[in-house]
Amino acid sequence: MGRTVAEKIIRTHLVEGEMRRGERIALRMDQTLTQDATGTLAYLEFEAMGVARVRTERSVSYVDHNMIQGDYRNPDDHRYLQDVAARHGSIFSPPGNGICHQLHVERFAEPGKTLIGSDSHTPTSSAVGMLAIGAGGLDVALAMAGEPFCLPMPALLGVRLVGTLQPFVSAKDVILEVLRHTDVNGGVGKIIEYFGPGVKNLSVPDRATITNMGAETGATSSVFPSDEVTRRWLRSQGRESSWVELSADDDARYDEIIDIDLSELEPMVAQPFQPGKVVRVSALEGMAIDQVMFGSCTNSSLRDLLSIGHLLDGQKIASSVDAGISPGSRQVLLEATERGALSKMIRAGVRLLEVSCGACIGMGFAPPTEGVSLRTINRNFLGRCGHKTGKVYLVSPEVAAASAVTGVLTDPRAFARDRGLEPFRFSMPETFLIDDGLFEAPSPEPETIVIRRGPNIAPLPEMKAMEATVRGEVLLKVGDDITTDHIMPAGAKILPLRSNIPAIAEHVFEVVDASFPARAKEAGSGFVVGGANYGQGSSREHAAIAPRYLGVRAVIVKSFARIHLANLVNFGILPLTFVDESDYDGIDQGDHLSLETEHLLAGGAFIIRNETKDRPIACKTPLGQEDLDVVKAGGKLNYVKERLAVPSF
Ligand code: MIC
Ligand code: SF4
Repeated sequence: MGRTVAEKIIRTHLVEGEMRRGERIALRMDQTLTQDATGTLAYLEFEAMGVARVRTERSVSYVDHNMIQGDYRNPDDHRYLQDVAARHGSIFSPPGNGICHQLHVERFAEPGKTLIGSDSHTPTSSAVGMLAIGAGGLDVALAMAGEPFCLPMPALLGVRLVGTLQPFVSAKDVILEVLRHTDVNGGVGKIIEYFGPGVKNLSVPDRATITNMGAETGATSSVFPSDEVTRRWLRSQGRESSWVELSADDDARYDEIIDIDLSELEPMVAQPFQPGKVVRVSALEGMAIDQVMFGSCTNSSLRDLLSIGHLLDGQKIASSVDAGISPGSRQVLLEATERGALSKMIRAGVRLLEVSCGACIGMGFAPPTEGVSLRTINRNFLGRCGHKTGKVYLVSPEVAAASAVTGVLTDPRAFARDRGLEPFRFSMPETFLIDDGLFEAPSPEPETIVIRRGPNIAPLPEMKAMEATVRGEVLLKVGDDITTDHIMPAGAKILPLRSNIPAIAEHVFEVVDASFPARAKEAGSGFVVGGANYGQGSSREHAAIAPRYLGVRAVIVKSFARIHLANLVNFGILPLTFVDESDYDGIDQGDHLSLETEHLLAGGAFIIRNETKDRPIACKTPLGQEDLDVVKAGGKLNYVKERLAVPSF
């Protein structure tokens, strides 16, 4: 039987297991990436494993998230990451070099290879036909230590593309259309693979926008074939030698297929507070806006900046709108400057923000109270832009640019028609302005590197093994689609605490119930109850470690998002689902529950007692035996430490 691109890459990296849907497989990881907001913990965990040098083909440590250096904390973290990379064998990308995903696609992504990254948008690199997967920091640290990455063999969701995008409709509209089909959980347990005659009409930056935001469907990864378009991209990045051709066989089998005719797509918009709340721009046209943010790892390629420059040429940003841009990388910024796109934006009145994630993660540039913010980013979760009343709408660079000028949500096709604008066409440069000067290679004399740790870098808290009886109160009951931005918010105030678990734990569930940390600490041990798709969004393992630190022992929900489920296991929180979902209604916040650990079985149902209501609740765990053993041991670090230890220098 024929194979898809993803299956071909999985087959060549399979270390354990059979490629049968849902069966546990272990994959060799060729490359890793980390970013500073998750990287400090990932490297602390790597250090705790006692492995002297990374055992991958390539590991890159990027600094792109925590860029507001309001005090010593973020710069201390950056310096720690610089030292630890030099000592342990990773390439270091300092602040100012660019956003990890944009840079990885430019400089390191390779067709046919595997990549695991401590950021949920790591699949961006799958735009060149690699299998790139987002994961928690501990799983990335293990991959750096040479361990394979384990996951259930995903199902394959094929997206057949035909046609060509019409002027002023772009790749963001494609992925928003996919999200209209899948919503925010339709990709869970699946790899999305793009095929069909329309694929060749999308450039690598277009593909990267699509694979990037595939994360919002819950998918494990989103993959494009490696074709002549890929080869052209690699050539213009001076890396043609890493090109291999990779496409699905004609008789490859997908578990389900979505058909999209690119020629028929229209500009789309995702409404607050979920990337799956997608409608056509025409449905909301004329809505007044307060802010426009261009950038993020979804839409800050050279192609996007040139398109924005094209629309803003000779225009003025509306006086009611505050507009800013964060270019995706130094290469993009230099190219956009050389080609005049930047000056078109600046003349129009756009603020130049830093080359970083920036406002995407609430690092400055928040909207006003109740403000409507149009952003080219990938997530619009409650509170993510800096506060709860801001309303973020996710759009393409073209919709953002046209609306910034008119001050209301605008269809860029009508905007261009009214102004007699020619369609924008992106021609790939023969060679980009390649300058790897800021990347730092690992030290040739690692034993001489002294790792500097600032006072904010606290040791990882110890996790105890699970008790025979787990007893406690339901500390919080929440609904469906709870994101890691609800559980462990980000933003300029909280992000500097990423390397200090006791300090960051004070903010757990802040946007839902600010009394949570105090109540959890007082109770000493407890449960969280939730609905479907619990933990969607980011890869931040802080959303597991910090609740665990506060005493959360188990989470009982209708279903889990993939990365958060793995993070719960890694830090010893027992993930449970209801056998009968209607039992969700029979538990209230404040109820006291108990469970006997000896009754826990992989795959089997067992009973938890609701002591307050004196009734049983049938639950099961989505885990296999090994993961269950990890939870019982108090987390993966305890579980694997012994097995991995090798003398460090
Ligand atoms: C995000 O976009 O939510 C982040 C910030 O990049 C996270 C990682 C983090 O929380 O540090 C992600 O996507 O995994
Ligand atoms: Fe950075 Fe935003 Fe991309 Fe996350 S989604 S990596 S915060 S740009």
